Amino acid sequence: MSHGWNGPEGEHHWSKNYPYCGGTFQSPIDIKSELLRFDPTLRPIEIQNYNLSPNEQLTLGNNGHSGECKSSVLSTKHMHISSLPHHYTAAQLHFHWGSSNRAAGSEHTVNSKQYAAEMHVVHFNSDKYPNMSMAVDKSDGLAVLGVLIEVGEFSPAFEQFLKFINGIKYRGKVQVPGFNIRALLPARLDEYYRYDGSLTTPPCYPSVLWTVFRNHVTISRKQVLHQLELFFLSRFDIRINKPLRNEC
Ligand code: SG4
Ligand code: ZN
Repeated sequence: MSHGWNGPEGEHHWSKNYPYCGGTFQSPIDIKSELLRFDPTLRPIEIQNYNLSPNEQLTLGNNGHSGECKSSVLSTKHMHISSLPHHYTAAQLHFHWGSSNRAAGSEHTVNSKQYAAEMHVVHFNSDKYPNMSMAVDKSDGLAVLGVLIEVGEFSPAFEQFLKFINGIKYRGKVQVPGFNIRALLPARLDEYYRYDGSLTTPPCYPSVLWTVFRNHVTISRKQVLHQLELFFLSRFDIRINKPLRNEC
């Protein structure tokens, strides 16, 4: 199976090697409705330039958790979110899927309910930092949009990249033409859970302003099965990487 963080090196052992893991800000969390409170100062999430043109290639890769190069840097003109304390520019998006022996794969849970999968669109604070790697460990460095994914109706939006994943059955990369990333988000961007948290994986920096949309999206059972058949590894990334700067 995959390397590093799973198996004997799994989650419960992260804090040995990564001091931030397991801290007060550790994400993900179980979102408990009785602990929620309404914050009238929060605004709907506003997204800009999420509609990528087909010639903006996305690199779809299966990282199997191994230490690949991190990608970052979209010019600030590009895909970003506003209506937060700063402007945040998208660096990459990735998914957390279940594996064949654990069908549900979402990281956040709502009243202990785990969803089939979860998508994260990772943005860095481009008002203050030039790129992802400068922002990743800063307390105001990142903003991640989280989308809970349930099995239900077929999603044409997800099919835009699912149809390419045969190319990354094991490990490696495939180019996917840009498409409208907005279509991967739920219709309502004004209902969400907000909290201060961390990266969900090592090094677990407490740098993430989390937005988990209240409404989930659906993909069909076949679309999920497609995943499970193809992947024994449970995560892969779409790197939104135009232009890509390797930081190895
Ligand atoms: C996944 O392992 C991604 O592949 C990582 O992306 C990501 O790290 C990590 O999750 C933590 O991000 O939104 N789940 S999360 O908190 O975005 C970063 C890469 O390694 C730093 C590019
Ligand atoms: Zn994630």
